[in-house]
Amino acid sequence: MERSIDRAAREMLGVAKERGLVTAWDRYEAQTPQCRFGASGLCCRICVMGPCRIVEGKSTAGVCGAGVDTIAARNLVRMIAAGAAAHSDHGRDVAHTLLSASRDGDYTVKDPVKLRRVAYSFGIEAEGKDDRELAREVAEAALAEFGKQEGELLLAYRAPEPRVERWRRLGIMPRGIDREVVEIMHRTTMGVDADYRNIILQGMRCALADGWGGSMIATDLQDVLFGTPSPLRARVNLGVLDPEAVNIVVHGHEPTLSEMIVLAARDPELRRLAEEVGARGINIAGICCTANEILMRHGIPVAGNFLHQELAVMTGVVDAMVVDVQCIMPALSDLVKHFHTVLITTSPKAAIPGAEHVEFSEDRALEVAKEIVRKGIENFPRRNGGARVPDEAMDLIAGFTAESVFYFLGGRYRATYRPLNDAIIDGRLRGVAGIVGCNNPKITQDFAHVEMTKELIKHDVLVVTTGCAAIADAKAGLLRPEVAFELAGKGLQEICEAVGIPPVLHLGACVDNSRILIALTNMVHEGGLGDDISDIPVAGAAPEWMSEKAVAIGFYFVASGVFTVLGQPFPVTASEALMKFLTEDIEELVGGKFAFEPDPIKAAHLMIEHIDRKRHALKLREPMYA
Ligand code: SF4
Ligand code: MSK
Repeated sequence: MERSIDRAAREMLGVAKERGLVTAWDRYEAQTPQCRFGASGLCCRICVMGPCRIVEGKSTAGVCGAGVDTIAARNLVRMIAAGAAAHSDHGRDVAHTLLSASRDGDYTVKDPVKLRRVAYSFGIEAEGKDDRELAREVAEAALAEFGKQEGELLLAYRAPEPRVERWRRLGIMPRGIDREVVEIMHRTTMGVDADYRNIILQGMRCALADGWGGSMIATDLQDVLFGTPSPLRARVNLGVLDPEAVNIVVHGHEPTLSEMIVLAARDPELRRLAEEVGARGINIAGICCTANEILMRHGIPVAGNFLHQELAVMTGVVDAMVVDVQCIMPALSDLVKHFHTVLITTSPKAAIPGAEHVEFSEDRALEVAKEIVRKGIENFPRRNGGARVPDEAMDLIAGFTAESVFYFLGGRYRATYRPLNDAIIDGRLRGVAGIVGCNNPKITQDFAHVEMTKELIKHDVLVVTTGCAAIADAKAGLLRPEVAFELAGKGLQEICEAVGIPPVLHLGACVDNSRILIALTNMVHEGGLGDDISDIPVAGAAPEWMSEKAVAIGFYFVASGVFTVLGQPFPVTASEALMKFLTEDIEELVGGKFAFEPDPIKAAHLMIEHIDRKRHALKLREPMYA
């Protein structure tokens, strides 16, 4: 199997081979064959009467009597709890940052209009209040959502009314975010919930607390603090690293520090220092979702997605790799020993042995950022030759949001989803698909993202994308408007030409999947496409997923009514009942369901068939250019 379709990655994998450096792909190979008990959900480690395994012909249950369905469901919802916890803890941190913006400090409110919109969602009266006062009230209201003991999540009321009613009927309307995570841990401890359907229902409630809670809070408050993105041009891939400049690569997920690093890199004193050490300026680039955050708001170049993190270090020109939380391979600390690169951890939640730790704190955010940039500059003269930067960098347009899609598809001066809905109704557009999620060394890097995207746009499906999927598409050149004329179907081409957008819209980081939920809700409210998210001709996919966060995301999309295709199944395949529940029966309950399909073209066609079924149910005309 090819390791990557990306030329830059292939070049750097050649360097790794020449130098005997080990990458995630090598470590994956060393892990094969992987444990089939773990891969199919047959293993339970929940208590120390175990670990238990269900072995054909030998045991049908663990020591306590838990069978395969119970064991698999418990394992799966614990993945949801972990994924939701990660997104939501991110959201909590942003709420704390907004609170600090209500006092003197380095953070301020950059989008007062959005602040007022979010205040409205929390039921806070904005009239007569200045930004600081309102920021404090909104931050406190947001923080209260995490630990609240009673009542429903306020942002979940943004969903269409029939959806909220359905969640209530099923008993899965999300409550306090922390409560839902804790309840999963309680229910799945030894000797509590043994009914796989009941367990999955709680999994959905927790996932909804992520999508319509923690992640949505993260997105909204980041927009308030750092500005709501608007479309901009940028560059992507390892070629954005500048061999002549100090290169500081930020990696992880949270923009609170990276925003300050962007600011610190503009500091005249630090720029002078960079010149003094012989560098042509300070170049900030990103990996993973920290990259997406500062790309969306500042057009900061992106060095790559998840599987690029080691490859970036191997260029030999990364003077500092600065990490915060999530998706950071501990392997980086061994790898940097072969180079001059300093690996800097910054979160008290994420220490890596061998890394230098510079703890980030909101109270001295800019000061910490400057200290980190200074370390990068001081490290520049320690480069030890052998730099190898692939000559690969692609143009892209990013910066779309539920609000700006709104403006663009509505025409610049008409804030409405009407033209988008009309394009779907008259069949020029077949529907909309969200492609999200990670890289995974089990799959040729970017192959599934890119092939799926091309197949969908060819069939007049507008694609919205986030996370590492968005970076994959960007590297392949799919986020350029001109690509519409090369690869999109005629209907989508006409739309892209009329409004000047690419056929693939970058909506941000993983937490910004909440933007997709809002965009779908706006489509429902605009009218003509049914009363609920499950009525509209849309589908979702995570073709190269690997993270527990992707499990939470998949479940909140399905629980919100979206048909969602994953490139590889959840590790529960041994439970036939659970697999049937997830891929069939669950649709009856929530209007969405999962499919698992590794072939991206087949997966795209599952999505297209679903979109066509929804069009048929709405009695829309045949797609114009089918
Ligand atoms: Fe085994 Fe039951 Fe304990 Fe799991 S909870 S390890 S199945 S005894
Ligand atoms: S960074 S969660 S590898 S998308 Fe959000 Fe990429 Fe997946 Fe991490």
